[in-house]
Amino acid sequence: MKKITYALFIILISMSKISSASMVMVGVENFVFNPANITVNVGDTIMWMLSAGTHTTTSTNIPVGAASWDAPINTANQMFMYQVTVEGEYEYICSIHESMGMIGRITVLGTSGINSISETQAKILNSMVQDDLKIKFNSSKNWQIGLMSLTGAMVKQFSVVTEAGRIESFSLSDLPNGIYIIRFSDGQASKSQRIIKQ
Ligand SMILES: [Cu+2]
Repeated sequence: MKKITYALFIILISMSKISSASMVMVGVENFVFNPANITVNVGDTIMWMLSAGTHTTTSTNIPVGAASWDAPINTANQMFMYQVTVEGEYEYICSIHESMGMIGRITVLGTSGINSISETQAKILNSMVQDDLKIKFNSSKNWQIGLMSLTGAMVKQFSVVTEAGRIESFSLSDLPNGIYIIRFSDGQASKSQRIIKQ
């Protein structure tokens, strides 16, 4: 299991270098998906990982144009990845334990109409963070900044009013080491990026 965790870490690190899309993990447990409800962006990849038991992840209700899936999650097939390309609401089940309420839901947000925030507007100066995350802002705005774990759970939120050229520091010293996703939003546009707390 340790080897798998390490391999996963390497995959995540390499993904973070080639794209701004996120990977969101869903634990497959006896007899729930954890978390059961997630919200992701078009382009993100969902990874189901076996925690215990013998299960499946099987799509039931998905948007028009999206690819259906049906994959075993068990000792022989410990993970399954699915990249979302269509926005909308997705419902899936464990086909073995649906009657026990083993059901999951995915809300996929589209990127249409959302302007992306360029690096010149908000640039993370240290993506490997020890105590303080430093971000340089190049516009005067009211920013909402959220820090999420890889499961999509919000672990920290900051609100900051910036001036052009200012560098702001955000303390992450109380967080456990690991990979986080930081999401900037100015109310109209947003962008997500990975950081590593170490
Ligand atoms: Cu199951």
